[in-house]
Amino acid sequence: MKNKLVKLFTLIILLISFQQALHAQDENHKKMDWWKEARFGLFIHWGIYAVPAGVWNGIEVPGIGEWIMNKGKIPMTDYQKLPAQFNPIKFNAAEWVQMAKEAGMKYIVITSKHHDGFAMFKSNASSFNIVDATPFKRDIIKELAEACQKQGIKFGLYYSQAQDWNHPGGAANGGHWDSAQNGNMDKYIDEIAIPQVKEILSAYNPAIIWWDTPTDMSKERATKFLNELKPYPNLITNNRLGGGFEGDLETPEQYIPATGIPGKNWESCMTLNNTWGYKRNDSNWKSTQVLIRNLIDIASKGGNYLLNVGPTAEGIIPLPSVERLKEVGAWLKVNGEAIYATKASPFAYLPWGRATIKNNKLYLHIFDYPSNGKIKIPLANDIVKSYLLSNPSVLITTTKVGNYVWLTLPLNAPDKIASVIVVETKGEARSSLVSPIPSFGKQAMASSTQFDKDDKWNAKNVLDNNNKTSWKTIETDTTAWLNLNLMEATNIGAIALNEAGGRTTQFSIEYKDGNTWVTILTGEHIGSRFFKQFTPVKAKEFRLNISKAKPGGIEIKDFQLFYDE
Ligand code: FHN
Repeated sequence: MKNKLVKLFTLIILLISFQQALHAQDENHKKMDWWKEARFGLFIHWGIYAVPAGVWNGIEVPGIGEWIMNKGKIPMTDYQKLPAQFNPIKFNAAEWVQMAKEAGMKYIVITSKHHDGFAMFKSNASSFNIVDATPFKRDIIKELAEACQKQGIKFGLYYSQAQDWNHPGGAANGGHWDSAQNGNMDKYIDEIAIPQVKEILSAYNPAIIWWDTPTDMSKERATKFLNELKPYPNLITNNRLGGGFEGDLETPEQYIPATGIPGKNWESCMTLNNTWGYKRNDSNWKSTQVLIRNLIDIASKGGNYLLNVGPTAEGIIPLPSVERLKEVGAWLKVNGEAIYATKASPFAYLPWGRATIKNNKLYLHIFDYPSNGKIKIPLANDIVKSYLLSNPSVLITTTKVGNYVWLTLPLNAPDKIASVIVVETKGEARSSLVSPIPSFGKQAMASSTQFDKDDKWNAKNVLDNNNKTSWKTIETDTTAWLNLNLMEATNIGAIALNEAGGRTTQFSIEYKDGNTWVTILTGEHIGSRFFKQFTPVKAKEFRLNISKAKPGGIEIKDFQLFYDE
């Protein structure tokens, strides 16, 4: 009897914990709802580094603008003269927020304190802040928070929790360069970072806290920050706090993961030129086409796009940024339905563009408009109707042939950057192809593998669709190969590669025909998002053949092969 009671009691406890876990999961899903629907946000890197704007004592400091103090090894006392020159009288919170809204952005994340330690809000924890140390004396975070609230757009705050180059004890990537920076990091966390995080949470009620560069963050240090978040259950945080905490979202920086990050919320943050913080000599602006296609690419893989602007010391968002954002907004005004609240494409890749889905609608975003007006999709569902999103009265004819549906489009592209076709399907769109990525989970063999006691660099890591794991060669290798065995002859039409460290300087992609390796394509640099489509090849074995590389250990994160679609 006693035994039965114990069993019953244990069962009840288990049921309660299970219910609680489900509830927590449910709550977490709910808190992410608005974020997942948003798809597009504005990142703002603004601080006193906008005063030198990349140039110190008349000399251009290499690197990104907000890192000028670190890259230029500027002493604290010199850097601390900048606030006196920071008087952004042209700043207008309402105009910035309106600009973001007109660009089609649904949230804003601004640097409340970057690594230089300067707070863009009134802080009682340090007088190194915009209200106490500048002639401007206005709390721009407060003004932006209010403008966002007024105009109905979500507001988030970036906070550099570990790196702080102007408060003793704050961490610095590459080490301190001024003895005044030395100090105790725990003291810095307790006396500066934690009080400031408390301040921004209570004063501005942000929807997001965006941590960055967890230099020297231990589990214990990170826990102190997590404790401060507890009273804010709806707060969204990213994965950069450190101490092994995952946060709510992954944050690929300056790239779009080849196949998204399935099962995770993720956000690609990217610059509009080469810098986050304003640099007067950086005019390498991305075109509107690149920006719109990045947004589509990211949405088609289930992620968000956090696109950055770096305002000047006068409080102006550079005109080339404003112009481009306006054009993105104009495209979204017509085509936003195919971006907001959509889900990832059911297809591994489409040679002419991308796809998104929402309920029973499949949106096809055509980048390379076919000259004969025909495209095909490996769609399993029956079709209700198909039309142009920009003009639903233009109906598209669809014809099913085997695994594919052929669409006959108007001969001229309705939009030079991306024409969107709606395909209404019976049920949510599904691919007619069996496995979306034929290489996923198959076999990989490599010429060499760097030793690690936990087998961290195993070649199979390139096939797990996780860019946190890699294959790495031994350090002395300047040539290497990586073979993929698909187990059966498969029609392959495209490849994606992601290399870390950029050591490869010459490579080819090959397939095995009998005993001979035949070259499909050659290249010099792989980079983090190499993607190439080629004339389809039917083979069982494919390889990446690196014929020249810098020593130090070649590191490949992903190697994916895609069906001929
Ligand atoms: O060091 C920062 C950099 O300045 C910038 O803020 C970016 C934005 O994601 N984050 C860090 C580098 O990863």
